[in-house]
Amino acid sequence: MKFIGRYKIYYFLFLALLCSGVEAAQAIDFQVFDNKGNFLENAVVMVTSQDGIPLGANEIEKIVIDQKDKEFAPYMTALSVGSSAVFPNNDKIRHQVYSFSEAKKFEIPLYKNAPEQPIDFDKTGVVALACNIHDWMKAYIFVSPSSLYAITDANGKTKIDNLPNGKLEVQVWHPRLKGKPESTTQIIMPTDAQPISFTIETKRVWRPHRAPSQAGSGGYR
Ligand SMILES: [Cu+2]
Repeated sequence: MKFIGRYKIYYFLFLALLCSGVEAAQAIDFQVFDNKGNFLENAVVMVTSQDGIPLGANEIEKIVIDQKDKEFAPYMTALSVGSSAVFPNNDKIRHQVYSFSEAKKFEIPLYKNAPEQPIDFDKTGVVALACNIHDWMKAYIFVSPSSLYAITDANGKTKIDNLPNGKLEVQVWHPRLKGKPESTTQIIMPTDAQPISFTIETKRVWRPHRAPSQAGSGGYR
């Protein structure tokens, strides 16, 4: 009896291992809407804790934010805290990139081509980018506490792969979000129906028009 009992334990251990192996990594689909029910593009969806324990940044990246045709590309970037970015200038004119944001204040003096030094992002939060020469040039970097994030497409949809198993805390941020990312927090379970949807209260944001004939004017969006 003792012999069988021991095998039983091994059998359960084996099963437990098998199950944990299968469930260790999962992909979850998300969809983000504004409070009028429109799809919200360029929203950052990020996982901030698992079973109540904050997830640390585990992937340090070096990303590129281009300047092409007097626009930043991409408009929205997310990276995990500790990562860095370079801002190459692919236009024939000069740009002067800066941020006054709490999460990172910096300025790259007027330049062409690629500035030598990457900018480090060592504090979580939102970094709003702008150009001193071209008022309409705007872009955002969301410095995420973990590397588990994704950005929504034109249908407000995105997917995060390789998520750990368990109860996950998820937040959403968008340039037009009214309030802090904490206000969008949802606790989700692996068994929840997908896509997991978020409805975000948005505010109107002033954006200068690009056309020179309308210089000085702008519009809300
Ligand atoms: Cu510029």
